[in-house]
Amino acid sequence: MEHHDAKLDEALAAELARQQNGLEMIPSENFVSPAVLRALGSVLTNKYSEGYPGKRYYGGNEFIDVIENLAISRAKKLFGVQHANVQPYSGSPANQAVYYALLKPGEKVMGMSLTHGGHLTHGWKVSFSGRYYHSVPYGVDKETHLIDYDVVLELARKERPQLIIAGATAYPRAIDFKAFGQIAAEVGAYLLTDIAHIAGLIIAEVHQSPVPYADVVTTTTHKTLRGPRGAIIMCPRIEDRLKEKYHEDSKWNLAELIDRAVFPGLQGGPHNHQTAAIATALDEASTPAFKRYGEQIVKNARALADQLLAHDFRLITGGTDNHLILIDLSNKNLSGGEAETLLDEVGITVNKNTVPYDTRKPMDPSGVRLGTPALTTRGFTEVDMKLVADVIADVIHNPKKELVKESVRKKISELTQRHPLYAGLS
Ligand code: DSN
Repeated sequence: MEHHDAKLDEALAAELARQQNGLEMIPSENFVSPAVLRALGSVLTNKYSEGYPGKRYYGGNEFIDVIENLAISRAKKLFGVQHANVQPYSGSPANQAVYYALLKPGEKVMGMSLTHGGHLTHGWKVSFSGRYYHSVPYGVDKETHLIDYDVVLELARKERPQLIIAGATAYPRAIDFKAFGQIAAEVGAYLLTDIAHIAGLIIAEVHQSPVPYADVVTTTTHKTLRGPRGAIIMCPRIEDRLKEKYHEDSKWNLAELIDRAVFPGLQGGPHNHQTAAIATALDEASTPAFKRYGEQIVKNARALADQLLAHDFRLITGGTDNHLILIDLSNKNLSGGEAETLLDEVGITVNKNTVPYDTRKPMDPSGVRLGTPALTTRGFTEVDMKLVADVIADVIHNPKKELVKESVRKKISELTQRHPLYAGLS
């Protein structure tokens, strides 16, 4: 069964070297542990297991059941919820399953606009969520760039959505899930909280948990949670708060509606190697070391923000409460795309991003988004983040100077050697 694939090996080795030798600063990315990598590369990928533990459509699932039950019980304990489904292939399918479970096509959803920091699946027009549902998005305040909860409440009162979505991909401040819970309760809407970006921060108790307020919580497992690509859908409470309004005639409770939406509604066989890796990551996330990790992510983001401000960068909302920073480059004579390319040239990976009320086009926006989860996994601390901000400033302020780029590459090499990654892999 040995197979050699030189071209693929070469690309794989090059990607490993890119991760080892560069500064990974995309806020939704991270580095998983060798234990998570081992689970992902295991024989579990060979097995079909449509259904759920104890109720499968294929034989030979006795060990898969053990693994999926481990992942489920660890998710329930870690987040303090009554129900968890660990089968969604990733974040977008997870959110799709929640819509499928709770709504009929054409019903009204209210999530944060993509251009203000929301996600495609929160009602954006080119995704299923904006095409098959009636989307009435909220945004952030024009001056402060913060969510104005009074404005969200007003919109909810006017539009009466069936589903409100709280969560973001480019919002550098804490989200008040309690306020969203009150808004959803007042208008009789379901509240879905998408904590993909901040799940690890919630576990580390450096961000408010949505569990007391939400009907459904979704998260990807590969961002601050530091697991494999994948997602979990959780129900804080199994009983449906809005059953009389929306599902009176249904024999299923909320948890069953979610499970049935994932399978057989939208997916086929679960990716068992991914489920095992999620179980491993959840075990890792239940340790005191992970709590320290989450705390350090936030400390690092603040240190990075402070030093970027010292270099006269404009930060959306003036700073950060979480793991990410959104820079508005309009005072630097560079677009977000140009900055992304320039930083790539020296080995700093960020992504171009719209800023709220952007005057440029989404494919070439005014901002870049950067974060600290991956560098914090490597052991970077506040002192290192100050140096990282300095090299970012060097590059952005000297876009055409090759000598500056050369000196930055040397500094990055020193930083990455001080904090090695996957030392045992080649
Ligand atoms: N693609 C993710 C991000 O980068 O934020 C959201 O799903």
